[in-house]
Amino acid sequence: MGKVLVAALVGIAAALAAERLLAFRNRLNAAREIDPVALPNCQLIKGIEAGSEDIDILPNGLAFISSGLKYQGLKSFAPDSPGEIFLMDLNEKKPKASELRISRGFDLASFNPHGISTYIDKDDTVYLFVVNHPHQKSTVELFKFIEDDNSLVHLKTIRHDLLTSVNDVVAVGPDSFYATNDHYFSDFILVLLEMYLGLTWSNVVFYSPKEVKEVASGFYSANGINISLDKKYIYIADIFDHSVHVMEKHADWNLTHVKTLQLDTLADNLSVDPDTGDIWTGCHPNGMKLFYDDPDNPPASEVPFGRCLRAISVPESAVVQTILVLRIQNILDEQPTVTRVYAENGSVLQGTSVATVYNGKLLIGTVFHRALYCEL
Ligand SMILES: *[C@@H]1O[C@H](CO)[C@@H](O)[C@H](O)[C@H]1NC(C)=O
Ligand SMILES: *[C@@H]1O[C@H](CO)[C@@H](O)[C@H](O)[C@H]1NC(C)=O
Ligand SMILES: *[C@@H]1O[C@H](CO)[C@@H](O)[C@H](O)[C@H]1NC(C)=O
Ligand SMILES: CC(=O)N[C@H]1CO[C@H](CO)[C@@H](O)[C@@H]1O
Repeated sequence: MGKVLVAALVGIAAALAAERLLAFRNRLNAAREIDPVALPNCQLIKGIEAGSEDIDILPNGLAFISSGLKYQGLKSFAPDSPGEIFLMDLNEKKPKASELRISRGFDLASFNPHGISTYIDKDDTVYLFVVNHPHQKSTVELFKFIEDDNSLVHLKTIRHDLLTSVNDVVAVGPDSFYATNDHYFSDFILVLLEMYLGLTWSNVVFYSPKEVKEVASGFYSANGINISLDKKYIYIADIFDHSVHVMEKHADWNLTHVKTLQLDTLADNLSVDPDTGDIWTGCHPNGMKLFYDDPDNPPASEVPFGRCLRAISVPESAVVQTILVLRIQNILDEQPTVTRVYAENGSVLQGTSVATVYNGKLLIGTVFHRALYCEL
């Protein structure tokens, strides 16, 4: 009788696992291929080889680029070097990226930058918020940008029990921000389980020195976050739901849901066109490919996420990583316009995470690869 019970349980577990696997593969868009869409005037940005995870452009055309993310399960082209913040002046004819110096006293060796966001104060001081994962933990680092000196002065490290697995931040004051936690768990195996079971335990937190609170929840994996031009709405990309949520911001910083735009791709970081208010996003058309590491070139320090997935069956062809840039116009309308601006099969760029525009120029960033500069 015991054996029957065990057999029944194993059978149920196997059926459940197969169902979960299908759901999981769907969330990762595993079967998706894309048709290329070309842009004529693009060039790779020199000096950026190990990711350009997030990009933030100031109104004057200075772009901050975070580089060198080492993330559980994703590959890194510079596993042993600390992360960097690059600056690029988009007003120049041929913009070049240069590394910003970071003030002494900050632990550079463990710098592992992820999402970034700038805030310009009334006195024109530029603050840069950087999500950091020192030793795979989550902090938000606050810097002051000193333009004359090409440097960042570290002001403080923000840690909080609600900031558990921070992916991106959007600054709403000189020391306050909204942050997305892309997973509930921070332990890698538990994160994998969380994704596999399709739990919607990811959330958005508001942080200020006076108050910290959860303001939205129920996401598969809240990733990119940004704010509308009129500052009334917060946009949140749920990468495994293939959607962008519009939330209304209230005086007490609470958020309420307005609408959800369903996309057929995994949207990551969101940027808002400073001239038109359009939302630009770098997408992973196929998340399975993003997590699937290249067997010929295994990165030294990689946690075996790719291998885990391969163990639960991944198509053998899934080595190349395609990229896709989308532009979303009039998201509040009944029928927003979604345009594919750039799509490529991974021969130029792998794993887009962000696309930002400034004055007819488009910067496309990637999770762990290079960065592309295009004139539209
Ligand atoms: C929001 O959009 C702006 C404008 O495109 C961009 O520079 C910035 O990086 C975005 N912020 C975040 C937090 O992604
Ligand atoms: C805002 O959110 C907090 C915490 O979730 C809650 O206690 C409060 O009632 C909310 N405020 C309003 C006006 O709903
Ligand atoms: C990707 O696209 C480029 C240019 O269109 C082409 O030369 C290359 O063969 C393609 N690679 C794959 C793997 O399809
Ligand atoms: C700032 C930001 O949202 N960064 C995200 C960009 O996309 C990558 C890829 O998933 C995320 O890991 C980053 O958190």
